[in-house]
Amino acid sequence: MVLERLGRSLNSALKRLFGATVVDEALVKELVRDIQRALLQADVDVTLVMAITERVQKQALDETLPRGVSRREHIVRVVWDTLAYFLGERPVPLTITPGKPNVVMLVGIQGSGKTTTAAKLARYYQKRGIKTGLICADNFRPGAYSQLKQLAERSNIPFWGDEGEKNAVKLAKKGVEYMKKKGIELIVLDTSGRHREEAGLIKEMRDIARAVRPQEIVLVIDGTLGQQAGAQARAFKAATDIGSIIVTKLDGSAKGGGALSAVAATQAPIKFIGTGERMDAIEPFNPTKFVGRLLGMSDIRGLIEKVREAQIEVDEDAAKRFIRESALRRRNLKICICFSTRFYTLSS
Ligand SMILES: Nc1nc2c(ncn2[C@@H]2O[C@H](COP(=O)(O)OP(=O)(O)O)[C@@H](O)[C@H]2O)c(=O)[nH]1
Ligand SMILES: [Mg+2]
Repeated sequence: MVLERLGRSLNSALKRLFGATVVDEALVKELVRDIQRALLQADVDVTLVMAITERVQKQALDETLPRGVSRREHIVRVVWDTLAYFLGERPVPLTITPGKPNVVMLVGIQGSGKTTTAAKLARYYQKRGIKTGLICADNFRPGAYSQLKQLAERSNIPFWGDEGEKNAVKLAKKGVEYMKKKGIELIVLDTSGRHREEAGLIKEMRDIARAVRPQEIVLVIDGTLGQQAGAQARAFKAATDIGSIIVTKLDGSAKGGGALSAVAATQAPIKFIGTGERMDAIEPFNPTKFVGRLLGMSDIRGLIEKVREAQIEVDEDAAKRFIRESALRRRNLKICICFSTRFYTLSS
């Protein structure tokens, strides 16, 4: 599971809130400290951590409670909303118009997981009934052609590549032509690795984009980079028209929290995350669901129910009512006994 450790620490921070007898300012401050610690351990940028915890603290303590909502429930909701807010709030799907050729071009530095992700994406949509195809436009890295070809063949996905072609732009163009003729609806174009300093490769990326006019350019970023992923996302965004981002290698990386939050801060939507080397280790990124998983519940309603179950605070009014009613019951019982004794005396 992605970011298990962060999830475990956030979950135990909330559990402490569930179990506490009194919810006061000291408890909220303690919760905020726990959240800070958990986020920092997951490599989330310090300023972002401060912004997140400030928002939680302020809203948890200051906001007037909506009717019928306890302070405890309110705090859980605030934590949930804040994390979702910083991760992008709404899921953004890849826009694919069925029946038409949709070109999705993957870019990113070498080793970020482009080729693997290209195959995963094609497989993901193939399983959902879309005709997909894979193009290798990487004539830079030796072995790139056979790597993608093998992945494509394993999943019966149409593939196009040409080891003899030295011009990446021509390669991409020919590939797209081939896929269009075959009626492919989602054409995934894998490109060669780029480094943000390599001006030549950046130019090539722009030239390919100009030649094939992709519906979307997707930046693939290595999640193990942690916070550094943010700088990379910004550099690519400045160089070309990045529509969305896929963060890979979130399995087993302690820095995943840093990567996700830093990338989300660049305002480019994260559409998928990569969670392993296998072909099916890809999932659409839904910030709210993701937060739910981190907090240990798939939706906010489930979590609120958990809070209600754990509620051990005694409502003062209810307690007073209970005492009053028991006193009343005791008095009525006495009168009753009294009456029955008199009745007995009279009748005998
Ligand atoms: N654990 C893990 N490894 C991944 C993931 N995505 C890619 N990889 C691995 O990262 C390495 C580089 O991937 P590759 O697709 O060749 O990167 P490219 O140079 O950008 O095309 C390979 O060993 C992949 O198996 C992922 O989500 N999780
Ligand atoms: Mg590659």
